[in-house]
Amino acid sequence: MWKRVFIILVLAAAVVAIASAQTTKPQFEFKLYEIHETSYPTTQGDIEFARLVNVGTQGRVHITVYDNGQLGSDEKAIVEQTQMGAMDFARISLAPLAQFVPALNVLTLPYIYRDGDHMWKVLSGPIGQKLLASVDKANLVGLCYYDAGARSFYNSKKEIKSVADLRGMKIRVQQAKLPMDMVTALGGSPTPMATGDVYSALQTHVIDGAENNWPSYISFSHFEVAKYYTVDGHTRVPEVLVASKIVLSKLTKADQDVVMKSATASVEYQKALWAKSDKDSEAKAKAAGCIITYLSPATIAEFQKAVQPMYAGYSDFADLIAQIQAVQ
Ligand code: BDP
Repeated sequence: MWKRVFIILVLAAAVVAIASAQTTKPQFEFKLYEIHETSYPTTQGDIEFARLVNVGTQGRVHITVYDNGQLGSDEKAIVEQTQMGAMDFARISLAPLAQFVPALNVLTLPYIYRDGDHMWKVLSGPIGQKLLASVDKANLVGLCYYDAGARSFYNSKKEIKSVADLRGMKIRVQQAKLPMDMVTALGGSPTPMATGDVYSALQTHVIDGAENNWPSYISFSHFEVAKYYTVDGHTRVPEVLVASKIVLSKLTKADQDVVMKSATASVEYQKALWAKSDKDSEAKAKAAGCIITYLSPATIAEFQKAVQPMYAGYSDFADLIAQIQAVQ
């Protein structure tokens, strides 16, 4: 009798062990694209997102973050791969993404936000969330926004102290129409280029300058080959975490919810890391001997005036622009 009970107990334990092994072995192994190196705030946000998904799905979904542009350095091509389901998840800049969903462009108009707080009120409020959901039209699922601060111009030639100083300068921009129009409006000559090609283009003087936030200026080492940085803060281009719709639809509804919630839960974490990296990177640029030009409010107003005519090109979205500007 006791022998039989013992055998039953052993069998029951074995069944439990097999069942729990099944829940820890992932049913899905996914790839997440990221251009930045491991310590960069967006990469850390991706890693936190992947961890939360793994915990929330009890190990059913495992996401590996491929950072440092290991899977390519052209974000526009990555968006296309994600649309087709060849890439599972991607953290990309909103500028290349807006090429596929035009309304998103308004979020990247120069000087549309009063400051970073204004931008976050828009992004986390109904306007931002509706626009994020609208990437569905491009066969993607918008998961969340991450912070990318403000972008400013830098170059290898001279200090830019006014709009006039930009005249004729060859400036690399992201592969999107809006930043090209912006550089043209400021009198420069825009050169769209994939991120991975910018360092050598600066070094070989194929371009005179580029534009980006402090952390990218430092982490892509552009400060080594373009030492003049002007803090004009012309755009705030948020980062976006997207999933392939084809890929995400393979998960149960409950696991899809975990993915959405994990993305939202990783945002505050990324934002805190961003704030620190923004300050630290500015300090690093100073310590490296970069020539940093801070502009007076009157000069910033000149920049704002010069880009104002661009808004007319987005008249289809005039209501949306007015709503964004009205957010307090
Ligand atoms: C950085 C973004 C990155 C873009 C890059 C660019 O984080 O996703 O690839 O700008 O300018 O700020 O291409």
